[in-house]
Amino acid sequence: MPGEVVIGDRVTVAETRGAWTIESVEPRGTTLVRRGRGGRAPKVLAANLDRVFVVVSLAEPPATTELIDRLLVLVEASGIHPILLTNKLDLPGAHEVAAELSSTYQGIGYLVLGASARSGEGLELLRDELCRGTSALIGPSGVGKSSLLNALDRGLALRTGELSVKTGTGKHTTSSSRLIELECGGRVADTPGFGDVGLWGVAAEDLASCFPELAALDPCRFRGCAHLQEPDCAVRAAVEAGRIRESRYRSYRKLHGEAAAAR
Ligand SMILES: Nc1nc2c(ncn2[C@@H]2O[C@H](COP(=O)(O)OP(=O)(O)O)[C@@H](O)[C@H]2O)c(=O)[nH]1
Ligand SMILES: [Mg+2]
Ligand SMILES: [Zn+2]
Repeated sequence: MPGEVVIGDRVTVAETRGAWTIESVEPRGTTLVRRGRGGRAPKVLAANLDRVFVVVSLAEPPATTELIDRLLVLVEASGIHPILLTNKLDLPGAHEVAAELSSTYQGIGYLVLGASARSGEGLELLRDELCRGTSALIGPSGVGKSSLLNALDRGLALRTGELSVKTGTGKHTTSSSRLIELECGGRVADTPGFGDVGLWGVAAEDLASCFPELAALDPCRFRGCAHLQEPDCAVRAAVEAGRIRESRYRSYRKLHGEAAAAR
């Protein structure tokens, strides 16, 4: 018998008198994994994803670079290079924030898309990425993930504007995963638990490999350098020389501190 089957798995099924059973699960390509904190086992959330979008809002309120870095790191920890999707371009000040974020994140190799589910701006570029293969959107609730999908595919009618409530008997509570089929041909993994990023632990020693511009300086002066206060650290030198953004290094230090404390 196969183990747990997750969204995106490719399986072989067999039918016996009208009942379908899963006989085997093909070896997985990519997996998006949420690591367990405090001794909990890691959990595979989805498999065989072609693209993962980190979705944040440009306004009301704009995403902090700390939140963005946290989300990017979680995806990088699964060995997937995410796309940064910034939404709500229609709101005042959003273009300025978008320009700033593009400069930071394109500079370190991320594709950065700006869009507005409301005005339709940027949706064509998003369509190019979402309408091929299987994608997942991760990000906090309220940034417009469902609205963006609705804007791309008028037939979907996903619910929007809902507060995420952990308990309660809300009739809309999504508890199971599914693949949303877009009319343009792409598939989007809709999996509860992509949003509550606080639960996704990454080990302190794996953290630098999840920051591409830090990983590029590896090995540092000596193996196992944590890039905190070690002498002659190439990462700290790059921060001082302005080749690594201070906001990124600040996020690294913060996440490193959390990871070390959670051990
Ligand atoms: N101004 C503006 N509001 C948006 C946009 N996209 C979504 N919203 C609003 O943001 C709220 C949350 O949207 P929703 O799609 O439910 O976010 P999700 O939780 O990430 O799926 C809703 O009130 C939407 O109407 C946008 O591009 N511009
Ligand atoms: Mg939603
Ligand atoms: Zn170092």
